[in-house]
Amino acid sequence: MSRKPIIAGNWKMNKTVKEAHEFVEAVKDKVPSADLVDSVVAAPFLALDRLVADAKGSDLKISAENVHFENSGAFTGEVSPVMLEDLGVQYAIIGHSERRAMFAETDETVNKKVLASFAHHLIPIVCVGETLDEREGGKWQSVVKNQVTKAFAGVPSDQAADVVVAYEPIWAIGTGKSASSDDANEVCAYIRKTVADLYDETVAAKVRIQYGGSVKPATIGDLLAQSDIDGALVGGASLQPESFLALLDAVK
Ligand code: G2H
Repeated sequence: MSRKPIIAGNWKMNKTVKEAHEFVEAVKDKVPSADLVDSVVAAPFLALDRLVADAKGSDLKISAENVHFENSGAFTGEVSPVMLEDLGVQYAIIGHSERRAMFAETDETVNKKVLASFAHHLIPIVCVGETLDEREGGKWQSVVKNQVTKAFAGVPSDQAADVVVAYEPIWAIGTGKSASSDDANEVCAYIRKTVADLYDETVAAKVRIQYGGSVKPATIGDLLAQSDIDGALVGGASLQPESFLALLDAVK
C-alpha cells in the first residue's frame, strides 16, 4: 500500500498575520502537486482566515494548531471546530506535547477533539510520543499504545484511516536531538501495529504516520525512506519559506 506523504509545518506561536501571509505568498505556487504530497502549514488561529484565502487554488493546505471539542459556548479563549470549518481550514493538530505539558491536554480531551474534528470535516493530526524518562525506562511502547488507543476511541474505521498520527518523542522536540531514522521507524511501525489491533490491517495500512522532532531538510530524506514513516511534522525548520520548500523537495 503506498501512502501519500504529508509534510506539515507547525509554526507554534510564531508569525504575525502579515508575516504568515508573506510566507504563504512565497511558497504557494512552489509546493509540489497535491497528487504527490500533502503540503500543510499549521498557523496560529489569527492568521487562518487570511491564509485559507491566500492558499486558495494552490496545492498548499492550511491547518490549525489546536481546536476545542465543543461547537460553541462558555469556553473563553477557545476556537471551535465549527469556526475552523467555516473558514475552510482542512487540518487540526491535536494533542501536541506542548499542549499536553503546558495546557492540560489529556488523552480524553485529545479523543474528544478527534471526534469533533471529524464531525466538522477537519483531518486530525494527532501527536503522540514519550518523554526521555519513559524511553530510558523502557516504557515507550506502553505510553504510545495508550495514547493511540485513547485517541482513536469511538472513531469508526472509515474515519480512522484518515487520521494522521505524528510521532514526536518529547526529548527530540526543539532540542536539536532527532531520533535516528531506525528508532523513529520502529515506533511508527509499532503505532501502525496498534492501529491494526484496534481496527484491521487495511485501516492500519492507510493511516499516515509522521515523525516530528528537530526534523531538518538534511534529515527528512532518511526519515521518508523508512517503511512506516509517511511524512514529518516540523517546527523550527518550517518557519522560513526556503527551508519549508526544501523539506518538500525531499518527496519529489
Ligand atoms: C516538534 C516539532 C513540530 P521542532 O514539536 O511539531 O518542532 O521541529 O522544532 O522540533
